[in-house]
Amino acid sequence: MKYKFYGLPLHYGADSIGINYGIDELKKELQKKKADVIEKIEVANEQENGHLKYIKYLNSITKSCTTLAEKVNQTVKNDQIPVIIGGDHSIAMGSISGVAKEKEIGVIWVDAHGDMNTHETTVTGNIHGMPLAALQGYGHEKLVNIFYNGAKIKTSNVVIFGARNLDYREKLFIEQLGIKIVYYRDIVSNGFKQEMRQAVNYLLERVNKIHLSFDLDVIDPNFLPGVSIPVEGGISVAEADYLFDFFIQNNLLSSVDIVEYNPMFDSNHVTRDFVIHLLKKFK
Ligand SMILES: [Mn+2]
Repeated sequence: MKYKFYGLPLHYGADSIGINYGIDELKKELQKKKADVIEKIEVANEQENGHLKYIKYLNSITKSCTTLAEKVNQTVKNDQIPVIIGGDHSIAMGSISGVAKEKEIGVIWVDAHGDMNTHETTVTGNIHGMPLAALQGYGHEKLVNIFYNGAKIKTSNVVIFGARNLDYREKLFIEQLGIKIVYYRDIVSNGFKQEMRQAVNYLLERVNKIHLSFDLDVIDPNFLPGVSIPVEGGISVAEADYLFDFFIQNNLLSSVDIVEYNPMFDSNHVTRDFVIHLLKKFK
């Protein structure tokens, strides 16, 4: 098998119920089709410091991501491509750390949000708004030092793609660091394919392989409602489909996350079935 699938039903990073049922929901449906390929990783439930309102569930998230990083790292050493299904987006601190220990990678962060907050800028205290900052070495030291100490990815190797809902201070931080960002409005103005190819070319000038971190909320919730934080607007299902096909067919991937599937907000299983449709592309 070229690909190895992990499921980590972590919901602490979003601090919202529902995401924790996502992996079981996917596995149940895949089992019906005798196609269950997902290895489920149990979420850690650690003792937490309830006073840390600006960085909630820090210990459980750190522990869960470390377990994931160890598994992903072994997968990369076995020359397989890890595909990780969430869980909320904080799982990317585990998946990317596991890959980055072995090779320099680019990251395309496909998301309605920036996930570039730290415990010092966050409004909600939810860690799923912080993983992209932590992976570059910014934020709480426990998050920055998941799996091994320090930054996992270079800022110049990152593209945020499809953003349409950034916090004010988060936006300033992105600009200050000079992260390449393609806003949803750029996609509307210039076309999806052109913006995507430009983002890919930018990364391929710097690295050979790319980690695709795909937050389902980048897609318009009118098409795909089963996400934890729906934001108005967004790319179409067909565009997301094209993006996955492009990365797979051009052999660009080091690794993949698919995150924030929330069956409690789904409508007629459309989001579940789309995730399964995406998973089938990896063979
Ligand atoms: Mn996200």
